[in-house]
Amino acid sequence: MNGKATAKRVLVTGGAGFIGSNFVRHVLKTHSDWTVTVVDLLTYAGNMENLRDLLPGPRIEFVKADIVDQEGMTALLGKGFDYVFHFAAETHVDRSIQDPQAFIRTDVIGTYSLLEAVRRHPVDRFVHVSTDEVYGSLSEGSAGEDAPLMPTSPYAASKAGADRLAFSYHRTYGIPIVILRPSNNFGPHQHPEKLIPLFITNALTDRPLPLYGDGLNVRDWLYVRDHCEAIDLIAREGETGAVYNIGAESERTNLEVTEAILDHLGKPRSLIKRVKDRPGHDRRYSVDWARLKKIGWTPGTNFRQALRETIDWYVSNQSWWKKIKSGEYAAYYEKQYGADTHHRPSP
Ligand code: NAD
Ligand code: TDX
Repeated sequence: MNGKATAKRVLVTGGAGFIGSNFVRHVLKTHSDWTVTVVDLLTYAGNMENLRDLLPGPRIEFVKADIVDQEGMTALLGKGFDYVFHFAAETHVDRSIQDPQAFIRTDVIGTYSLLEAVRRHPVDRFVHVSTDEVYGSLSEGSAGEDAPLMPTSPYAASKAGADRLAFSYHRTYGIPIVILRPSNNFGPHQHPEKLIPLFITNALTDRPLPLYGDGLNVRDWLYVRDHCEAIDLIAREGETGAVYNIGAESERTNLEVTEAILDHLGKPRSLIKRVKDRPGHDRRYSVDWARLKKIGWTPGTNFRQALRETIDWYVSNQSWWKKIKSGEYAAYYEKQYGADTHHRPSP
């Protein structure tokens, strides 16, 4: 920060989800003159508990709305924002295999509706959060930002569509976009449908850990707090119209991650249960993030330390995930906000 007036009005879509809520916390802590509006539909993945320590607050407001609702988004953007951080999406690959439609609706049409709203009410920056999955599976090497997009799951294909749509709005209408393609995140507040929190919470309750296939698929594990610093930096220093890969140089097989969780918790390897593979399961993701390094970011936390912090968070916040796993939050939100917007987590 350079001492000049830096106050920003910031809109965060999907701010009640995992990365979004960590990012809102990061912004309020790091930028004392920024104000944040969170817009979130509170689907099964959104959780007001993720913002409980921040709301109500003088620099944050929460709006429950659907990003697909173009009129609603246009009215919201009409309030005037400097930056938009677009996290809202359907995010779980297994769910996209069960029901692709929700992914096309939210990830593609939701992004379209926000981009249209921004055309009417310009902002200084539209930070579009894409994913490393758009490159598809790589047997060797790492994908640079210009590598071909070869998404393989309905989730990744929807994200690739949204990613290129955002880019087209930059080229065609001059919307000041930056596109981020981060690798697999982990950390506090991640929904226990995803590998690391699912395995931590199952191990804590002595339930089996369902490892897909041979367990040798590789992901590059990025700690969410390091990711939030990268997003913040790219928003302020990134080149308009550019894509930024975000990786962690922390590639591990799922089996290695599983064993690290069990060892940390002092639980037996016999909890590992080999199960049928995910259809079309991508073997390995890997991104080259030299472009981001050049503007001054490297991850601050190593995998072991970050995994320890994450496990400690799940140990200390058992009511958070037990309510999700039992469907209690879904019932609460249905009562508060109506039944139509909520799915119950699958058992
Ligand atoms: P998440 O599933 O935890 O949260 C998504 C949030 O979006 C939820 O709060 C949900 O209620 C909200 N949402 C869903 N549909 C909506 C709609 N129609 N209108 C308004 N809000 C809606 O997701 P996450 O893991 O925090 O991921 C955030 C973003 O980062 C996504 O765009 C995802 O594709 C991307 N990403 C995630 C990872 C990862 O490992 N988690 C890695 C790379 C990229
Ligand atoms: O029960 C499981 N068993 C298992 O072996 C689950 C849920 C996952 N896995 C495997 C599949 C993957 O190889 O673990 C790996 C990680 O799985 P997920 O946590 O479902 O993540 P992934 O499919 O890699 O996608 C994630 O990273 C990229 C996020 O969910 C996406 O939103 C993000 O874009």
